[in-house]
Amino acid sequence: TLSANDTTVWGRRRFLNTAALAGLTLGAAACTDKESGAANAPAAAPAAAPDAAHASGNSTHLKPGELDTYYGLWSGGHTGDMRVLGMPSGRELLRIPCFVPDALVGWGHTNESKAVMGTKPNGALRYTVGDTHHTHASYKDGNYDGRYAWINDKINSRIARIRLDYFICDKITQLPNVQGFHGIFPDKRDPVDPAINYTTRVFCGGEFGIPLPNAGLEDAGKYRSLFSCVDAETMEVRWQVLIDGNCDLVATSYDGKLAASNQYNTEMGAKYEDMMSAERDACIFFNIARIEEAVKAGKFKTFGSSKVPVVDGTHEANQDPTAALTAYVSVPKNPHGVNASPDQKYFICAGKLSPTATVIELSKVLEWFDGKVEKLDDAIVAEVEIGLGPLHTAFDGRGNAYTTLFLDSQVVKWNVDAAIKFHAGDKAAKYVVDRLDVQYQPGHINGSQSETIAADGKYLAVGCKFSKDRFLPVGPLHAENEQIIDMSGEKMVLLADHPVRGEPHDFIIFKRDLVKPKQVYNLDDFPNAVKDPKDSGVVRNGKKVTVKMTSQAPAFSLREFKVKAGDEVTLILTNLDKIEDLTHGFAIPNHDVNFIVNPGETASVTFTAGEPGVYWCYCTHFCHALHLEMRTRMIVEA
Ligand code: CUK
Ligand code: CUA
Ligand code: CA
Repeated sequence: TLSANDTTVWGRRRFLNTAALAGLTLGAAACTDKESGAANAPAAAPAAAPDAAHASGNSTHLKPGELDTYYGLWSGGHTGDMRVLGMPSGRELLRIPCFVPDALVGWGHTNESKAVMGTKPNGALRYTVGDTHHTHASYKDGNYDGRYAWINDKINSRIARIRLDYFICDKITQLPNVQGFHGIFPDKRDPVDPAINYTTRVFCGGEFGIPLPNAGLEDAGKYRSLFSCVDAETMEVRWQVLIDGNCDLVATSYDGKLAASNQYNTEMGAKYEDMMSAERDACIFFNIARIEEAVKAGKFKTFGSSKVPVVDGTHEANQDPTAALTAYVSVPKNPHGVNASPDQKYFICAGKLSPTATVIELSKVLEWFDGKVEKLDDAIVAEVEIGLGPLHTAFDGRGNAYTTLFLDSQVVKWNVDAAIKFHAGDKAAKYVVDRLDVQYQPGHINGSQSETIAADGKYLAVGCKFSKDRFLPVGPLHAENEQIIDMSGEKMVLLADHPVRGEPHDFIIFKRDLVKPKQVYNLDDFPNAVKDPKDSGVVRNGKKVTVKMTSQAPAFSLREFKVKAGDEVTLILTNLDKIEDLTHGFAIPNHDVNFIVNPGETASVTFTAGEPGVYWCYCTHFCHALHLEMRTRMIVEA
């Protein structure tokens, strides 16, 4: 049932909620003949008041000058960026632009960032909108290694890589043959070579089926989805798998052998009522080593202009377990999140339209691939009721799972071993440990180090999709509510609310010493660097003009430079200041130019010189007592 909190909300929100619940009842009804979770449904605990001084001592409050102990990497949603938060404070430290232009750093304006984002033949950006959902980082030995993070853009099926030394996006790849690229997860080691104990692949789930090739085919019955593998280093698409149904979220096993994606549309329906017509959907498992053998053996085809090999992972082509590339484990109605437990044993599928969590034992899936298990669904070791609208699951490293219940507006803490016992027939096994009301309608959840073997069970963050009454009203668009919870005790304790700009979805939280950020660039990192102020100047080649300049507080190396109206001007600026935090900006009035150069960094912009006149180019980033005086003139001659 809905929590009491939901009865007081405004009409439209209540309507949304009721509509969602109406959709859910089908799924809930379908499950009533399964194990009754009644014994496992303690009444909701009263919402805990924020209490910085409760028993465990875990607190989100930091004194001025104190540093956070964790980094959080948050998906930025519509703004197409990755946000860096300090945890447990929840303070936002940085936004790393990826898919959408950003006025602070000049992302999408500098030539360097345009090259990463991708341009049309006329030089304009290919896309200026994004929709990021999932963010994950590279692994070594089952923990984060601080090399890379990745984030997806669902709209244009792009994956961006972030370098975690400089916290910048350095590559973006668009997946072929795919629409609605949603789930994403790096592998944790190689399935075959034990020396490769770190991430070399990133898996990407295609959510929306499309005709293949996508060339005007109307027949919705022929729409297909693909599962893609991207090389972590080159960022090229290595291979894809043609599947039945679709992919939602993605998980990978710690041994590198398996990746999986939940499927809510095994019906391959084009309308929502079709997508929820089956009682059970699936979690599709991919046998990585076999898929790569098949690619090597040339057992693939390609679609359209793409050269990416596509192997056949459909039911029909994978009847023999000992040769199968894929395995479809059944899970109830339209599951959403799939998460790997830190003990490396299980994938947990959240039921969404079913009030259940399904626990799949990975060793049994591997045994099925070896022909040692007759029924694949025997890999399901628990399927238990946990509450309404389960979406995503986090872990504490002590055997407990924490699943968001979208419709109940709760987080439910449940014990995985007890759930397995209950499922096996021990009806006295009490698997629900605690429930906590959250505000409101939670989506993603994650704990500190939760998706590693070093899950430490200290802090839990929950991305609530509706904030309703939790913040001052600011017109029709409400902030989302990211809540921070102390998960160190038996009972969860709500510590803090944080407003965030929509629609942030997924995030990870990890110990601060796992990354080694650099604050100053090496001049040699940039092939076009202007390393000496004496190299500054204007070089003309017909209508093309190159302006080379350096910045050193409080001056640019050129006090003025001359170009002609209509010239194609490329301005290269190197920041020769090498002191941490000494960033300069460069803006040109009426030319749509503004970008920054961090210490040691070089950036360039190309623009057309406008009407004749004087244009004061100025530093936009406060750098010095003479920051306002830090200017140069672009003189445009007729
Ligand atoms: S999806 Cu957002 S609440 Cu795109 Cu990860 Cu589940
Ligand atoms: Cu340079 Cu402000
Ligand atoms: Ca379905």
